[in-house]
Amino acid sequence: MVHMSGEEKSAITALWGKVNVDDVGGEALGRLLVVYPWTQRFFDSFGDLSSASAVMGNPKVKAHGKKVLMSMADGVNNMDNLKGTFAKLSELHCDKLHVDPENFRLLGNVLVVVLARHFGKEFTPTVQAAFQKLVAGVATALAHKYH
Ligand code: HNI
Repeated sequence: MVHMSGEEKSAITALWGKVNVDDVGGEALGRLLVVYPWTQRFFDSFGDLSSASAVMGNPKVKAHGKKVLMSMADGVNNMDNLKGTFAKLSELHCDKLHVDPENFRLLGNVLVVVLARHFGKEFTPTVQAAFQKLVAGVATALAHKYH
């Protein structure tokens, strides 16, 4: 399990307070679907995913990306209890959605790329290190109930 220091936690909460959930969530999910096209199979009810621009402009991708990012915010607010925070969602993704947990790691890394784009120089190596720990912890927590 990941352990976050006080410095890492404050780096995360400081940056997270400036995240635009409308933009960042949709962009992260959209990029996941473009960069790792096999992840599209979970979203066949989302309509046109036929090109990168179709994916990035798809309103269902945007809406679902926002939902995922709001859920990530629960992780930010509960960094000491990621497993408990994501227990129900882990069951859902395993039992109902059958999402391979490797995809949680891919999404976490794509989110880091998107944050780097949005925040530029402010996304220092130290801030990145803190976020990489967070997304790894969230991915582990989401995979925890798999059997
Ligand atoms: Ni995920 C639904 C959170 C990664 C595929 N997902 C959700 C919901 C939340 C959520 C919240 C809505 C649950 C509900 O309706 O009760 N998902 C998260 C989080 C991560 C994540 C926090 C990672 C950080 N999900 C992924 C990944 C995939 C994925 C990587 C597939 C590649 N999720 C789904 C699918 C649904 C879903 C599919 C159902 C979508 C729908 O509404 O039909």
